[in-house]
Amino acid sequence: MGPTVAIIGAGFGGLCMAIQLERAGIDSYTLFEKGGDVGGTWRDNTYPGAGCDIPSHLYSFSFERYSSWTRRYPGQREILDYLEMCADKYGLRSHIRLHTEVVSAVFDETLGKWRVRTAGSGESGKREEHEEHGKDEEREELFDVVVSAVGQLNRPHLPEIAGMSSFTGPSFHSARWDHSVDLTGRRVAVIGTGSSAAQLIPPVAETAAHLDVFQRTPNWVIPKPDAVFGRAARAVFHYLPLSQRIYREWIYRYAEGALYPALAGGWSTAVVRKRALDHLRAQIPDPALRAKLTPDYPIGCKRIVIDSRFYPALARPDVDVVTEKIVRITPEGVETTDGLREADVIIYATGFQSTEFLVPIEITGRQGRRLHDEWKDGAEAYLGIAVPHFPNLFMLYGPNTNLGHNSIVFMIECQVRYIMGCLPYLMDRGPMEVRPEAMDAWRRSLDRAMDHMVWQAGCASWYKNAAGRVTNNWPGSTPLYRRLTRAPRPAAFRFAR
Ligand code: N01
Repeated sequence: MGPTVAIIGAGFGGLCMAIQLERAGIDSYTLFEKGGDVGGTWRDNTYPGAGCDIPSHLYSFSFERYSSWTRRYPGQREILDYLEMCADKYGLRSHIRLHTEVVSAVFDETLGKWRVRTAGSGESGKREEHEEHGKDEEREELFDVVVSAVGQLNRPHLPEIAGMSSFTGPSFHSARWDHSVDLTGRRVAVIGTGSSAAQLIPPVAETAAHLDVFQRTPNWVIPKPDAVFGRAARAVFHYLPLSQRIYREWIYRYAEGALYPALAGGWSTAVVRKRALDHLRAQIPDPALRAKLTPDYPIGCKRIVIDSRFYPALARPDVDVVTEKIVRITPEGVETTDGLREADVIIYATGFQSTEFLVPIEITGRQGRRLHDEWKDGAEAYLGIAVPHFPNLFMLYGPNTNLGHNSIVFMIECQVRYIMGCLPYLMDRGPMEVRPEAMDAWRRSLDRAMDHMVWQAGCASWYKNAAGRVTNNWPGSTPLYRRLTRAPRPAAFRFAR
């Protein structure tokens, strides 16, 4: 008999975990999903232009190659189709409970199990049962293992700007796009200029009568060399699977060999910086606008925007880049230090509450320790996966496992393999928790590696918490992370038996 496993979240991470459990013949797992379907961030972010700036053949599971990608950089719908296909193909849906939020998880020391409390309809993830909405109810169930797969960018961040609620027109966050609002012929304000804004601004500019883009800090932008995979290319990928492997490996090595050093103060920093400045010069002929869009901090400190349509949209005559500070939102629009800019619709492309890992789930480990208290100075976890005093709790895409240069799916696969490696130990020797000494050593090595990274330089970003600690990113290379997570080291853990 395998362990009972509660997986929280049915995005890339949760689905990967469930697939590997299935492949290992363990079907005693439940996947809790607060939304109405699988897909995580790719279900939530439906703004026009939403897509991935990591190539599709790398932004997918290594064990589930897909020859149907129609572009080099996939759109949101295509990624969602892929994830839905995975859920169907591996028979995960009967294990998924949709519209079901994990409210709390408390480790019961007597039983050596987690008491997982959920709220929601408990609706099955099977498509044919979607029509039937169950009643909202609270439940408590026991599990041997809890795997959190809630992601880092799942809770929208809305800024605190005076007067926001006074605005009389529609307003919404990029990750909660209101498709009932027609932007045709309207004056639109977009606040924020990160990756989400860069993707949604071009289609919005095409539809709206006028667009004001409120930029607080310019981003470094490099081109996105998108391409269509026609029938011939897809046939090659399909009939010659080796071609897909080679292509994927090539993208991976390029990201690792050329982009990673740019973030670590290595040889390619000047090359990537020049590429960004050339891109800016080529796409923005107006020197005044170019000056506004030129960052004054090192490249890579904030997430680099990878996009070829963003600058041309900003250069349109019906688009203004506003850099004056926003003072308040009024019923009519956005007021800056320069005056009022009227708007019919306001779009907040203002990012996510990225450093508040696992909020709002209440997790209580041994001796009544609350995870959010342990993390009051910033979230941290051994390998980004395990936390002392929280036996049999594992995290996917946890603290310090985000990347600025390569595919997160790679990191998730490393973490899932590691957790799968833990299962025989915890079945044999009882609940396992990482030793505080192992966590301390991990923290020290992380701090040392972080010293070389550009994220520490003088910029604010979603990688850092309010105290300026980088809680989100992995400072090493991805081959190093793969090596470190190859298999659990029993000496790093304390076992109940
Ligand atoms: O969010 P962000 P995002 N007043 O935090 C501004 C991933 N992603 O949703 O820089 C005015 O990057 C803020 O300004 P500043 C990707 O990893 C991936 O765009 O803080 N402005 C900034 O411009 C990405 O990095 C894809 O000064 C305010 C913006 O809002 C991550 O998601 C696609 C403000 C927020 O930018 C997040 O991107 C899209 C205020 N009070 C996203 N508060 C892929 O292709 C915030 N801002 C894989």
